[in-house]
Amino acid sequence: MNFGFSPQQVEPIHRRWDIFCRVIDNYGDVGVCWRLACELARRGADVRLVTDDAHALTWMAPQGHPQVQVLPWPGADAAGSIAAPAAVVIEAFGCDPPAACVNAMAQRQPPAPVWINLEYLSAEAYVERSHGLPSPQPRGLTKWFFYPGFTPHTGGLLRESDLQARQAAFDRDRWLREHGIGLQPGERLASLFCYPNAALPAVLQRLAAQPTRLLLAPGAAQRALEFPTPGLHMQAMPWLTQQGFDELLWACDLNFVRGEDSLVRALWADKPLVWQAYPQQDGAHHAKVQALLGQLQPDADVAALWQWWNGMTAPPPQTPALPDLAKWQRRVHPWRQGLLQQASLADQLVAFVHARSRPAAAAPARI
Ligand code: TRH
Repeated sequence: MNFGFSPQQVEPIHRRWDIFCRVIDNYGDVGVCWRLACELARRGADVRLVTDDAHALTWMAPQGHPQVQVLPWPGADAAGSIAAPAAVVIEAFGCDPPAACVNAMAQRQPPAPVWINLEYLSAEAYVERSHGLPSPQPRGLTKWFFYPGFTPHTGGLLRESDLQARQAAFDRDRWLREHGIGLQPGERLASLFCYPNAALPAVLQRLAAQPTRLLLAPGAAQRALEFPTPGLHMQAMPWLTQQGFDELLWACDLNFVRGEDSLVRALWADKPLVWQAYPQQDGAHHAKVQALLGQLQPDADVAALWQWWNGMTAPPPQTPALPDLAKWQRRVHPWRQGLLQQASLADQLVAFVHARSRPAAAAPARI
């Protein structure tokens, strides 16, 4: 079967890319940067991923990648091992590359690197407004804002060009055997990757309304083990590689995920999903959840569950079970199919860089 996407190759003058990533918390920052680095390498780039915390890569990507070099964050006074900047510099999530690196970028002649600030994924309206805008910097440099997103006027979503082929070749029975998961007849399989969540015990009750085996990702999800729930068979999972985590999502009938990267992976998995946004003190994550619901347009019972799971509302009154999974799946599927038609984030990024390198590239432009 032809799944129809051939990655856009980088131009020879853009062979070298630097990605700067400071890890604030958790795993999404370096997880996104690693996926992006590999996708750029797939398009012919040599990538240096410069990060202040690479430890999660030991379980996410123990295999590494021959065209991706992981480097430590340089000291304050010198660019260190990254003295010569690449043709393209990605600053992930406004992390501020060290001043010495920015100075080296300003001195790189000709031309100065294309400098891009890759922002967090959101379905909020400001994303379309801000995507692709330039921000003039000292010393003649320009920083361009690149926003991932779910609509044509955004930078799109990270998606490997072989994703659908991998999914088509996935053998669920074999995966279950390899992970020691012996499903009983009629038992459904769900996964849980979440932040600490007061709604957890009540959601476990609802999951248990039908025989369910729940796979618990490391971290807060494994607190579920403190709430034994009849009808619910819980199994703690180790950290999986990113590809292994994808497979877990494909194997399940329902996925609870958290953070931006797992959201995208659960979307590609084409299964019913519940998303928990990274909780922020000021409640800013509520707008993110609401905007995403606006894109997905789920049935009211699914929307109510998402809102409750994100602390936006009280539990829906006396609903003993979860929404119907088959109906839920019929909402997710067309959304995913539509998103598959859009150019992937890496392809859009490569095209964006090409366009920014041409002489007439000074004006803000949509791609
Ligand atoms: O780890 P996260 O909670 O990261 C979050 C978000 O990125 C958020 O935006 C950010 O502000 C906050 O951290 C500080 O969730 P996320 O984004 O899903 O990242 C998890 C990564 O871990 C993702 O790349 C998938 C990967 N993963 C595995 O590779 N194996 C696993 O077993 C699991 C559970 C996850």
